[in-house]
Amino acid sequence: MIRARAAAREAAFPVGGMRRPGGRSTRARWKRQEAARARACAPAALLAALLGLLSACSRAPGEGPAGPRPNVVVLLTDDLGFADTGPYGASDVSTPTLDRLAQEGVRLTDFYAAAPVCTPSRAALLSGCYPQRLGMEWAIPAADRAPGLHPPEAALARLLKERGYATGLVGKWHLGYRKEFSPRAHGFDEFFGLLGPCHDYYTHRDQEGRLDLFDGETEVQCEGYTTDLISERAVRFIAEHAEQPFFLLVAYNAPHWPFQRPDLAPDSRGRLLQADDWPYGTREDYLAMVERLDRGVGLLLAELEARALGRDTLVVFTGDNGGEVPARNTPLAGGKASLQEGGIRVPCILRWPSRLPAGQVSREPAITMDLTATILAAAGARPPQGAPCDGIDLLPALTGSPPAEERVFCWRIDRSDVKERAVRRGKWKYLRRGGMDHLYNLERDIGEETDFAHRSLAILRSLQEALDAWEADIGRERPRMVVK
Ligand SMILES: [Ca+2]
Repeated sequence: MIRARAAAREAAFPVGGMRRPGGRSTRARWKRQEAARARACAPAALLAALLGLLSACSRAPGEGPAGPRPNVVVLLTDDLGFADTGPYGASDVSTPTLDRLAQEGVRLTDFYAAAPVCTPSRAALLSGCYPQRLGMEWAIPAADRAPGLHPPEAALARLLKERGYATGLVGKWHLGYRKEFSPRAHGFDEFFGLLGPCHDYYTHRDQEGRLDLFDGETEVQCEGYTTDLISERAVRFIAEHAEQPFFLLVAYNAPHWPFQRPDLAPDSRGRLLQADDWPYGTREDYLAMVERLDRGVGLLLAELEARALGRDTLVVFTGDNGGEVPARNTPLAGGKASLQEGGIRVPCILRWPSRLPAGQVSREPAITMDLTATILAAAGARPPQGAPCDGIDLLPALTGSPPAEERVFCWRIDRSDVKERAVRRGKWKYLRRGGMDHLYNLERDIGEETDFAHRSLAILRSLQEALDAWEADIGRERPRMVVK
């Protein structure tokens, strides 16, 4: 049945798709493209390193390398395919802004979301710890108004706020509807966007038919396409807070379904939204959504530059989980809601001209919680003593000092009908899926095709032990609420 479904996907999207369509030749081509992209960036990287050195030499003694409080803008996309932007090899979409962001920053090839779906991945970003510690292990359904993320001790926005930052969330929340779980309860001064998993991009109503668009805690009705509304509001936030350090989380709900492209005529906007059709759409419409997002990011970067803030602003572009049809995660296997690489490996670009080199590609493995730790470190903020922190500051690794110890990342899906566990350490990945053990060498086999589970038993057992130790560790926490 799975094979039949995959065959249908291949037929619908013959050039790529959720599954690796071209086997070894595709993988080899992807590797060649990666190498070419890295070569193309090398002169820019060298120039940036020299400029960085000169800049460091001209600073006053005792001053931090980028000043004490850089602005931080996190661009979080929703269900974006690994291979659906120019920097990650897409050839059927135009993303000039993201291309430029990669040319001016560091692009990570081995960056992971902490979970394969929205809620837990976002919980990890805002807390800096594995979502299992917080009980947010799966996506909160639109129909369930009860659960939500209790503000963790290390709430990212609140810690930055205490450092004097203006804090704003524009876009999707998906961490609970109730007031005690609201963005404001987590330290965001401002919120504009949707509380649930998704909504109609034109009417802003969710699948239950309820309006899901808020300004602060007030339900609002606005004319406009959601991606544009988010971009415009993000630009406004920057303009209004240009005189003080700010942290802005721009959580685009694009390109999550419903796959409604921008600029649809009023009479055709509801065409895709009959009954259970929300999750279905065409590649063409999906790409139009990605391109609109890229345009919005362009407006935002232009605002930073117009206010001379670009150099001292850390901009992070990433995704909350892998894409699902009609997205493409090539050359990764699987997609959203699975622990195959296509479900958890996501794009990630960091740009911070005064601190990070330009045009570099980093193969350093990293995970969502690292962004939390990186942002806090960049801002000079510290989580409270004893607060769990599962991430590390990436800045040393991205400027030439990789971690001394090999990093270990773990994932878990623990639903009544789906059980998956995975761990990555170095080049190896152990995956327990469908009741079977799998072992992959990701360095040689990014598409998870060649299973070493029965050939490298010592490695398999070692990774199983690491996973068991992780589960014992996260099991020590007692979340106040559990969504699985
Ligand atoms: Ca998502």
